[in-house]
Amino acid sequence: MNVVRDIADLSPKIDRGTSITIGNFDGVHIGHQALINKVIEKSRENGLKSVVVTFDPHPLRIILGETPPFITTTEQKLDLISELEPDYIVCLQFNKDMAKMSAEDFVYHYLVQGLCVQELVIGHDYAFGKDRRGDINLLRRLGEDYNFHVHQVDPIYRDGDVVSSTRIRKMIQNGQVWQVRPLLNRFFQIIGNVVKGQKRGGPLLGVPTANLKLRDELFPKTGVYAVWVDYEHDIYPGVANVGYNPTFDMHELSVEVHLFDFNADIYGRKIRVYFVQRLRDEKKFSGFEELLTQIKRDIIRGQEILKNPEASLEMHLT
Ligand code: RBF
Ligand code: MG
Repeated sequence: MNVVRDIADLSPKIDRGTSITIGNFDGVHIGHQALINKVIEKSRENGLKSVVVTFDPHPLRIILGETPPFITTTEQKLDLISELEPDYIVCLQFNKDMAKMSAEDFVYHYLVQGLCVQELVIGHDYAFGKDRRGDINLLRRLGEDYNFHVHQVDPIYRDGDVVSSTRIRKMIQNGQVWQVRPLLNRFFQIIGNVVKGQKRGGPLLGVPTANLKLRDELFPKTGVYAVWVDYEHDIYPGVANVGYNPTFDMHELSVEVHLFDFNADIYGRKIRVYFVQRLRDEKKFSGFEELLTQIKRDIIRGQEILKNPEASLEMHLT
C-alpha cells in the first residue's frame, strides 16, 4: 500500500505534478469512491500522479473532541482507499496546530509546494482549513493564483437522498446492514482478534463462538445477523450476535460469531466480519435451553440467506 505520512517522502516521485482529492472519507462510501475515481481519471488524462490526501485522526476528533462513532477505523479507511488504486495516499497527522492553519496556508504549503497540485477534485460539501474557509470559491481563486484546476464533483443520490457518512452511520445504528450495502458498495464490516469468551458457547450450548476483541467504533444495532467471515483470505458463512448477552447478565458490548461447519482453533487470529442481513433483536431468555432453540433457528435462517446469490460477498453493485 502506498501510504505516505510525510509529504517530503513524495517529492522525488511527483516531479510531473499531481491530481489530488482531499477529504476525511469516513466510510469510503460511493460518493468518496466517485471522487477518488475522478482523481485517477484526471491523473491519466494529464500524465500526473494520483494522490488522495486524508487525515488521522479524523479532524473533528481534535476540533470537537466528542464525535459520533466513525464508520471506518483509519486502518480500514486506508485499506479501502488503496483498493481503488490511487498512486499515493497521503495520511496527514491532524493536530491542534493543523486545526489553526488557514485554508490558504494549507493549500500553499501542502498542495502547491508539497504535492505540486495540477488538478484538484473535491466533493460537493467539502471545506477545510480554519473555520472551514477552504470552500470551492476560495479554492477556485487559489487555483488561479497557483495554476491548478479545481473540479467539484456532484453529490450522489440513492433512494432520493444524498449519500453521506452521517446517513450511513444512522442506517448501521438502525441495523439496516442490508440496505446500506449499495451506499458502501460492500457490506459493512468490522475487524477484530478472536479472544477467549465466557466458555459457554461450545461447552454449554454446543454452539462454539469466536468472541472479538473490538477495535471499531461503530457497530450495527444489537441483535443477530447473517454474516460472512474472512479468516486468512478464506470466506466462511455464519451468524453473529451483537449485544450484551442479557440471558447471562453481561454488561459490555460483545460481538460473537458462530461459523457453520467450522472447528479450527482461531484464538488470537484476526477476522473480518461482513454484516449481511439482520435476523432479530437480542433477547433475554429464561434459560439456555430456550436460547439454544432460538440459536438453532437463527442458524437455519442464516444458511438460507447466505445461499442467495444477492447475498454473495463478491457481487459488485456499481
Ligand atoms: N444471548 C442472549 O442473551 N440473547 C440472545 O438473543 C442471543 N442470541 C444469540 C444468537 C446467536 C446466533 C449467537 C451465536 C449467540 C447469541 N447470544 C445471545 C449470545 C450467547 O449468550 C452466547 O453466545 C453464549 O453466552 C456464549 O458466550
Ligand atoms: Mg465464544
